[in-house]
Amino acid sequence: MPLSVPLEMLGAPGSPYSRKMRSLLRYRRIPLLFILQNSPEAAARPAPKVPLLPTFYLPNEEGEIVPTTDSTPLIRRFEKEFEGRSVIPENPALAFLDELIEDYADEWLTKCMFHYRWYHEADATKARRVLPHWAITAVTDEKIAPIQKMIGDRQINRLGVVGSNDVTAAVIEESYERFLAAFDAHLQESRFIFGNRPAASDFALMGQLTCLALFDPTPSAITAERSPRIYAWTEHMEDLSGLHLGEEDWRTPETLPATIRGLLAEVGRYHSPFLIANAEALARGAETVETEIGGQPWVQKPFPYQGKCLDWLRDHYKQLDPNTRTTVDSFLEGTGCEKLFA
Ligand SMILES: N[C@@H](CCC(=O)N[C@@H](CS)C(=O)NCC(=O)O)C(=O)O
Repeated sequence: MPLSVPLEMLGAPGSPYSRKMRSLLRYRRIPLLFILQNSPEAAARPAPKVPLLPTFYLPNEEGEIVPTTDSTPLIRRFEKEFEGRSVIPENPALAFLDELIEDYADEWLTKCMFHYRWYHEADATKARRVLPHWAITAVTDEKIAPIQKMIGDRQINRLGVVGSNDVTAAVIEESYERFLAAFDAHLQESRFIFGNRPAASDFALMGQLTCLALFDPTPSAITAERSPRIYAWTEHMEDLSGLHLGEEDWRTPETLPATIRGLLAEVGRYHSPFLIANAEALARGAETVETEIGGQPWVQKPFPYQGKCLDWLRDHYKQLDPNTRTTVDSFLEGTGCEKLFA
């Protein structure tokens, strides 16, 4: 069933994946109804099986409206349904690198986001106080107070799910600081990751950065200090509806700045060893993932969804034609990412 516009999306301003999708749809000029979580409009819509933000309400083959989640496949579905202003690079090798960087943003940088927000007292206090107001409006201080406490306690309890604990805290923070340096170097050469137009991975990075760079006090101060460029880029990314596209806006493997390797090296240093150790732990049915990341110990519970992310990346790598694979390999070689596909 073809999709009709406006699309309807349930989200919240504090949800990085909601911000990713909202700014992507604005850039693509696909009309959107943004429905605030917990609002009366939200109550009138069917609830998804697994409640995740954002949730899109989309028709199935029979035309029934189905609550649908997971930004990555949704981006690909919208590519098929709506023409123009594509966010997938034309060159298939770059399209694969885009997918890899999108996965790093969605699945690794989100560890940084969740960690900074709930591990440090100043950040947790701000988030605890503001977060419920993102979704609950026209409410007194008295009514919101227990909800603030409940949400804060629940999220702090979930730190372990993303792998934030006393063993991993330093690795997570180091990875964010290194990401800032690598991405800042790239943005000195290129407006977006793959040239003068944004790709899916730009929106994925922007989504996490709406929290890390703009909201949570500890990483926001680090970002403004280390990379005012990334701070500003995150705000630009919010609304690219007016961006004019020219013929040569996508770079090619030959014209992509060398700084892309620095970014891929961050993926290879942190995300790639995690994905591999996580998949091994899941395969063995182990209780914990225990490995070394960035030369330091890493311990957390296995994360089944991220096991699937690795399967998808490996499937897509296998489907690359031989020439494309050679080009992809030439970018991954020596970054640590090549180990994902060895
Ligand atoms: N892979 C999903 C992740 C979505 C996700 O994890 N959303 C978070 C909020 S940003 C969520 O809804 N978590 C459940 C909760 O907070 O109850 C995507 O790309 O959309």
